[in-house]
Amino acid sequence: MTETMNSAPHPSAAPRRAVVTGASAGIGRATALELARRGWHVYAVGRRSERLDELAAQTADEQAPGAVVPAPLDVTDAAAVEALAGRVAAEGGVDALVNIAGGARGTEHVAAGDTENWEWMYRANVLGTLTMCRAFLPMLRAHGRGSVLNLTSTAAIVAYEGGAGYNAAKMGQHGLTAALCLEEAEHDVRVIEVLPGMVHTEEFSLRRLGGDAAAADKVYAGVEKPLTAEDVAEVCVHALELPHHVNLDQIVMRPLAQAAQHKVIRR
Ligand code: 8X3
Repeated sequence: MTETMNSAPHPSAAPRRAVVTGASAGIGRATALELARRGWHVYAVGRRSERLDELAAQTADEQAPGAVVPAPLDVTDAAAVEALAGRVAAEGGVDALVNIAGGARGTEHVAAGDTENWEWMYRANVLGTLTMCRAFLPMLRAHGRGSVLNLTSTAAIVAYEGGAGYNAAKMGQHGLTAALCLEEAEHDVRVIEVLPGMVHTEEFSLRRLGGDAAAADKVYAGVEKPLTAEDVAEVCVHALELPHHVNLDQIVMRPLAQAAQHKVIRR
């Protein structure tokens, strides 16, 4: 731990501070925005800097009580992540690390599994989370009341045909999160896992289906109200704002219309 962190005032005496990954779009963006609206100082991590700038501008325009600071980088780039951690530590540390970055590529069955897609998903979901946790855990431990929130998926607990690569990646991230929870309890770092089911965001299915907009629309066809990025953001922020001794350690959330992975009500 750096001198700066040890000598800094307790971070929770000042505005609360978070690092949120995946903040260029979807659930990550909505979570960063909601935190800023509730007064948090947010380092918004994503690969697309213009989108992060736009998010920071929106937060400023809204005169949100908190702020968004763009931190453009790829969460699997260990050197860039370490550099950000050094900067954040020097600026006072953080109360929470919120790992939202990730996603799906492809829907092939195992028999036709695309190694490139599988590698991408493992890197983005599992290794990205590892890289961020490794860099930020020292300051979260020093904080004394830090939190890590990992966004996994219901795909981390239920497999489905065509989901294997994504199931494997999300189950991997889920396993990492469970071990982290055990390892960090004695360091007073709270570990929260949020596992959403069907969430209609602008990019999740589009990217998974290689940019095929018609196929992406079909995923949500007839579903009256899939979850939105804002629904998930609200749950993440709620879990983070609960008193530190209260740990919603695994939050499974689905739209009402998705009773189970295989049972979706379409009207
Ligand atoms: C996304 C949920 O149902 O597509 O994380 O696997 S699902």
